[in-house]
Amino acid sequence: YTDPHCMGGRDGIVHLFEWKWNDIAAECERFLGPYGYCAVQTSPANENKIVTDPNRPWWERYQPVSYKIQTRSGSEDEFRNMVQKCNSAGVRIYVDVVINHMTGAGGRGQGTGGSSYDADNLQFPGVPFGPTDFNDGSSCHSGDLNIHNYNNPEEVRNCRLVGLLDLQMGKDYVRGKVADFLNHLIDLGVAGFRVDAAKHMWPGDLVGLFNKVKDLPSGGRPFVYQEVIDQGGEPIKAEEYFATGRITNFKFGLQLANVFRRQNALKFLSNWGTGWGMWASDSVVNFIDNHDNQRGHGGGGGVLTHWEPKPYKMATAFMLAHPYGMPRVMSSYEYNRANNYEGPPHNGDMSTASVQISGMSCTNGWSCEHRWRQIYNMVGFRNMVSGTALNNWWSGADYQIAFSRGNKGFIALNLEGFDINQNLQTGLPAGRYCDVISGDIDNDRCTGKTVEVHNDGTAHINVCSNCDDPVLAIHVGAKI
Ligand code: ARE
Ligand code: CA
Repeated sequence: YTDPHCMGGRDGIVHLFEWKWNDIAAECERFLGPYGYCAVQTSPANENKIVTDPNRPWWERYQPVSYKIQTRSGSEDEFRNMVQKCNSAGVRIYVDVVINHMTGAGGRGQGTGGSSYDADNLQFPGVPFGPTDFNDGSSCHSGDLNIHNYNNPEEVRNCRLVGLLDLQMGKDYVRGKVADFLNHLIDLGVAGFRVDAAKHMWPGDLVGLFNKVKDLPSGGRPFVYQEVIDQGGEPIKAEEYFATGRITNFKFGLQLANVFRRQNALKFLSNWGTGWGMWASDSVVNFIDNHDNQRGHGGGGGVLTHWEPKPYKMATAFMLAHPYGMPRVMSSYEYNRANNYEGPPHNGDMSTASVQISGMSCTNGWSCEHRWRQIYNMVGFRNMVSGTALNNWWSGADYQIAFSRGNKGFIALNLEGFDINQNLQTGLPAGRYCDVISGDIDNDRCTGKTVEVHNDGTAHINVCSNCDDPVLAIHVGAKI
């Protein structure tokens, strides 16, 4: 479950949060394929509750009504077409699967696919699930059936996360229905799953579930990364989930936020990875922020986001340059930060607005961090240095570091109040390189700074201090 099935040396996920399937299909062809992203994490694909108070929040997609592929991101046909186009462009699709629960308790209505539900009586005929498929007072002992105490693993797994009706994943019938859904997604061509709220399911039940899930048509197990928020301090540990894949590493973004806000020295990153109490490299998916913690949900607060572009771009560049783990880039939309429920950019009828592109960037409310040069060029850097070790570590001051990736790439980062201005060993073959942070290669010319590497691998490195992008990155794929 830990193999992401990337094509040819690619290594990096982009979470196209709330994007429509047709927009993702187009993005795979026009951008993600050409710029070397391995995969897209999509929003949940199955039918969800239509929440009207507040009006159509982003979080309604975490309230399943059935496993029909019909949401504001699009229909099953559009989904199938997206997966096909992305696969042809060399980009994999991983789906965010919400399988711990159905909608919140209470209320009835129809979901985005027209299925009815009755959450007062635990009826979800679109699956179908009925009252006996949910955890109740015999398995959950919290009193009101909700989770209050994260120090009690039984409560965390058998009770309701924020009031969401908790499925009995120990039951063979429930596992069968969920497995049918995952198998259907595999038939549609997806290569993996982000398992929502995995912490709220028993690891053994997930083993039982995935035993019913088929191999990919191309061979091998689907890629699985499980959302387990483990920042230390709770009895449930991320490593309990390694039998069914990787876990989402929530320590990563918090630690890097401290560093890139100058609250912990950059030079301490010399043993970044397991040296910082994080899990093995092939057990993690790493990220600077996610759709929850960028807006204060899901253990949020404190992480860097696109709202703070300078440290955010630097932290992302570090994540992408460093060999540890599989990186995921967040791609957000703009919203009123006082109303952190706001759904994606929308039309008058609340249908999701299509992403519009102008030059290299997105407009009409889509932030598209994955299209920022400092980010997409570092995805290219990462692909180019794939398989190399970290070498030539240098730290000139608390907040100045540089390192190479074998003889393929070199990066320097500066958070001091004075420039990096000196000869450093880059590990690279002699030649003239384009700094991919300040520019692109365009018709064999570099639109940014260039660096001359001498025969002995050294180069004069200058990294500005009080500038927008105090980072320099060069690699063998951007030689001129
Ligand atoms: C919404 C409303 C609630 C309402 C509920 C039911 O906001 O007020 O009671 O509906 O009607 C998202 C939103 C929720 C939203 C939910 C359903 O964040 O606000 O509830 O969708 O619409 C824990 C879990 C972790 C989870 C976070 C949010 O462990 O799995 O909480 N993250 C995932 C997704 C979310 C999603 C869900 C799960 C639900 O990424 O987007 O919720 O599908 C400590 C603990 C953490 C805990 C954290 C926050 O840090 O260690 O484990 O995370 O606190 O409580
Ligand atoms: Ca549960």
